[in-house]
Amino acid sequence: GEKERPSILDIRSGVLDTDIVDAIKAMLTPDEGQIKSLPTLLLYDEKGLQLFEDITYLEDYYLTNAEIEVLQTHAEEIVKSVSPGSLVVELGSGNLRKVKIILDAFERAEKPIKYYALDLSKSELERTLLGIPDVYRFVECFGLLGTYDEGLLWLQAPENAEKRKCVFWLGSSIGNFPKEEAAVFLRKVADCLTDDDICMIGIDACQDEQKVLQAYNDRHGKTHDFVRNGLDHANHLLGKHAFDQSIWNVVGEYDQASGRHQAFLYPSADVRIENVIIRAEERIHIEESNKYSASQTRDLWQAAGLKRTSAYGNDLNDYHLHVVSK
Ligand code: AVJ
Repeated sequence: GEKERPSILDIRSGVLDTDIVDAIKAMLTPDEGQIKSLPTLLLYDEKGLQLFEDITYLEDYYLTNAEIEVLQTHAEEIVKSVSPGSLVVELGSGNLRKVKIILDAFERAEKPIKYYALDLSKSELERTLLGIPDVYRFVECFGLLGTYDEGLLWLQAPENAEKRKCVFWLGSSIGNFPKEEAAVFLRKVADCLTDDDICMIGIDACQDEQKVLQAYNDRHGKTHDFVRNGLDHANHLLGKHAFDQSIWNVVGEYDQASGRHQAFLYPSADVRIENVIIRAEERIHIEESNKYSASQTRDLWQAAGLKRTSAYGNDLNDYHLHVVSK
């Protein structure tokens, strides 16, 4: 029969569109010596989430397949480390394709859990949650509409704080934070956990420059479309046609030493946006995707005040799911 409408909790506390507009203006007028940038969040409107989903099916975008391999190979062990009755919260759930491997494993293990998918688009949450089997007997699924920070606040609410928790953060999304900020954010995640709770984090460890460049500058141009969509989103928020797509271009750059890919937008002619002059060819930063070597990963746990209990890798050993706790 008809599927039940997925239940989605709106936990937004008011990150207003005007806040993002202020951020756009501030980031286009940086302090001396810093380059102009745009908020990475601009990439994740509804259209952006869909474009990103397309990217995850590209051969060039190796991260998703690597993570799926890890989850499939180790699903049984992964769910063993989660206590029955846990709240399983996924930060940035996207299309649920990957976490479904884990949910199926909970079901096979007959381990009851409540799964909460946290993401930014209500309609995408509805759509993706409808794709979860309704025959689960042990796994209950819910949506959480909000940002990462709002998700962490929700975890700290008294009724959730007392429950066993497992936080999933997949897709190497941690890579989108500058390395120092990643540790700061993880500290905030750790603050939501008790000693018995765990966090599972997918991290790309690829050190192959060509492979990384190909993933973020794919031959189909999908990733560049995804980045350019940030401008449509900005136009929508600014309420005008500030960025004219026909003169904007994307360039990706990888720095092997730091393990960081960065995506920039640049105009092919001088433009004025919100009273800011942007010169032809001037690069505007919009996204970074950090890769972590083994030692950088150890530094991360150290800086975040976390301990790694185990890690599961793919065959190539360049992508890992880390299990960490306090
Ligand atoms: C959001 C971390 C999953 O940085 O690899 C994909 C976003 N950007 N292609 C990444 C992204 C360009 C992606 N994650």
